[in-house]
This record gives sequence, structure tokens and C-alpha cells, in this order.
Amino acid sequence: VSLSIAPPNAVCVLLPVLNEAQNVEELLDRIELALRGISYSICMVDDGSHDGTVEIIQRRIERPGCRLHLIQRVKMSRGSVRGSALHQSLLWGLGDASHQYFVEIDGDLSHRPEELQAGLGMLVRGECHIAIACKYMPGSRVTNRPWGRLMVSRVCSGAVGLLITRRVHDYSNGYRFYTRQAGESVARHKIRYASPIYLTEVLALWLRRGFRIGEFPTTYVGRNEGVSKLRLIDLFKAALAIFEVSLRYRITGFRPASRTCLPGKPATEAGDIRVASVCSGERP
Ligand SMILES: Nc1nc2c(ncn2[C@@H]2O[C@H](COP(=O)(O)OP(=O)(O)O)[C@@H](O)[C@H]2O)c(=O)[nH]1
Ligand SMILES: [Mg+2]
Repeated sequence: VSLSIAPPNAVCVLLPVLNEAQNVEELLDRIELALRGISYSICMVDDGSHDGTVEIIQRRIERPGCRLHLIQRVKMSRGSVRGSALHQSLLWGLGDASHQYFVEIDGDLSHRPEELQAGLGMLVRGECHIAIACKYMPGSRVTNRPWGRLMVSRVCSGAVGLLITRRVHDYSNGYRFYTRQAGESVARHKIRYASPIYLTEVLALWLRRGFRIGEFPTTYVGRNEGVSKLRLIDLFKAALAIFEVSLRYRITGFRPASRTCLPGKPATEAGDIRVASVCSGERP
């Protein structure tokens, strides 16, 4: 069954990439196929890939009718700033009033574009404001993920569940869908984390703001993962950050007052990321 999301309403796909030359072409092909007949644009944020990812994207942007927008940034830190990339692309997407639905998806083919319609469908039918592709519910599958990584992810999700709420089962999944209203609430709040903890921080904010959160079963395909990829220091920082987010959720409750930031200013922890260039294909 095909969804109907017709102009002037459109979907905005937020896609952070770092060295995904192996995956990006196939990913974009599959997104195109999955969203055929739906009005959408894709905003990709790259933080200095050196494997040809950017060149592949730029070649695609030149194709007629291409709905890609690319923000190239320069980052100084070693750690992942995927959260800040998501935030930057969200702010870009909100700048276009036609974007009514937002999707966050990874660039490494771990998230199957064939599930885009399932997530969007939940929003369009008004079942929830946020739909999460959940790795931990009946019907979900996780393939090709080393047990070490599986454990880290499960323990993290379980711990956050205990600290925040067990209503959500998958706190670490970067495959999620939300309404414009939910996106705007993120833009109005001063987000702290540029790292992947951004995902948890934003979810805690949405829970606090009373947004309805739904989950649907997903098949997650692990890619080049392993505990070794996570540096010990990053794991430690993540644990501290999760604790901080939970405390804020429980005690200060993500108070809206005095925390409003200027729209257009993306989240950075150290202010060490800057936009180097921007290019865009045709808009839908
Ligand atoms: N723009 C940007 N994207 C990133 C960064 N780190 C990771 N990504 C992308 O974010 C997505 C998830 O990252 P990944 O390394 O697969 O994380 P994992 O699945 O949790 O191991 C992928 O599409 C990466 O290419 C970063 O610092 N900047
Ligand atoms: Mg991945």
C-alpha cells in the first residue's frame, strides 16, 4: 500500500554521513524507490569524509530532478558529532515550510529504507508524533551485529529505560520519524550534545513535552561494528552523558524558560565545527 503525502506537504530525510562511499549510492537508490510518489527532500551532512563520499553525493546532485542537499562541515575533534549533524540538517529542513515530516536515518545501510513507509504511515495516520524503528520488540530482528555491540546497546537502552521511562524500548536507535511540531520543539531548545547522545537527549525532551511516542518492529543490519570501534573514553563519556540527561529529565524537566536558543544555531559541544560549503539539487 502506498502512502499519500502530496505537495505542499513533504518529507525531509536527515542523513549524517562520514566515510560511507561504499554505501551511499545504494542507500540513496533504495530511498528513492521507497519514497516513489511521495514529495520529499534529503539533507546530508558530511563532516570531512576522505573516501570519496562527497564526490559521489555531488555527482548525484547534478542529476536532473535530484532532491539532495549537502552540507559539508569541518570538525576538529576526533569523536563522532553525528548528533550535531542531525541537528544542523533538522534546522535546514525546518527552514522549508513544506516539510511536515522528518526522518533520521543512518548512512551505513543499517536502517532499511524499505521501512520508511511503515514509520511515516504511523505519523500520517496520527498514531503518534514520533515513531521509532525499535530493535527490541516482538517482530524485530538484529542481524550481523557482534555480541559485544549488542550487549552495549541493550545495556544502554535498559539503563536509560530505568532512569527515564520504560515506555520507550529502544533509546539508541537512530532510525526515527517525527512531525514538524516535534522538530520545532527541538529547534527551540538549547541542545547540549553534539555526540550520538543527542538521540537520547532529544527523546527525553520529547517525553517531557508530552509528545506521543510509538515504536514499530525493525530489522537492523549491523555494519562494520564492534566494541573496538567504540573507544573506552567515548563509552565513559556516554555513560556520564546519559546520567546527566536522566537527571535533567527527572529534576529540571527540560524547562523551556531561559533555554531557548536562536534558531539556526546547531548544537556543538566545543564550538569546533564549522560549515565549509553547501550545495543543493532541485527542490521538490
Ligand atoms: N556527519 C557525520 N556523520 C557521522 C559522524 N559519525 C558517524 N556518522 C554517521 O552516522 C551514522 C551512524 O554512525 P555509525 O558509525 O554507523 O554508528 P553506529 O552504528 O552506532 O556504530 C552513519 O551514517 C555515519 O556515517 C560524524 O562525526 N559526522
Ligand atoms: Mg552504524
